Amino acid sequence: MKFDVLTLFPELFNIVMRESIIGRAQENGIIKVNAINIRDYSKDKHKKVDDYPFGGGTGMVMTCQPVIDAYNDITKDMTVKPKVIYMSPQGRVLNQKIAKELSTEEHLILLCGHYEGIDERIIEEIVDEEISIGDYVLTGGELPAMVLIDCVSRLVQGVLASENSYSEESHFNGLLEYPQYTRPADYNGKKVPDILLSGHHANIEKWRTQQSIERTKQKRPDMYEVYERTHKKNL
Ligand code: 4GX
Repeated sequence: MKFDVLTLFPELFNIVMRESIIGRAQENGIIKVNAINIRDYSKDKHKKVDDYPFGGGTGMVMTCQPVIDAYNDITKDMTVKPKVIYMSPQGRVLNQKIAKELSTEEHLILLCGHYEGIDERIIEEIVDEEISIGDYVLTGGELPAMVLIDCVSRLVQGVLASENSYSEESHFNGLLEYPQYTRPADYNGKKVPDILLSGHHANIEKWRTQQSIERTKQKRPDMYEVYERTHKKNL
């Protein structure tokens, strides 16, 4: 899966997306994150990419020319145009279901805005969908784009070590994850629950499910309510 990112700060992506699991997925050729500097496409003699808002007001607005030229350049030889997502607090709020939907795309273009936003005509011309990563305001769309790339990429076949890595976890079945422990079995007198040392796999499974349900009820009553509603039907 390929992500083309239109941004004023391409170096952020080159640093962050080289590390860890996404870094390895890029080395293996499963994921490609290509950060494109919008400024490289500015036809202004000072490489300007923003201007004052018509009608007045504070801040600057990203101009049409460099963004749309960058988009036209990266899609010029494509018969099917990839979906373009603008990272914005005005979009659908990202969740695991949306991430799963997006992970079926072969190619996405992510547009990162700065300043007070982008000229509305860019959205009309090239943007297919706006996505938000949550109801708070950031200084730019770069962190949201990285969040989206991270959570979508890990759903792509081959990025995680095994199928189980994500099928059992939080938000997949609508429950939070059970607690995890590793060695030592006794850390300064704090012991790992006996059941996990018992070797009885069926009982361990049962205990973990109980823990997941109990934690969801305590920590995320909103998620628990949905879980209860969808599972009571099956009783
Ligand atoms: N989830 N931001 C976009 C520029 C902007 C300003 C005004 C539209 C209107 C964000 C978020 C987010 C900060 C990215 C402002 N765009 N993006 N940027 N929350 O806060 O995605």
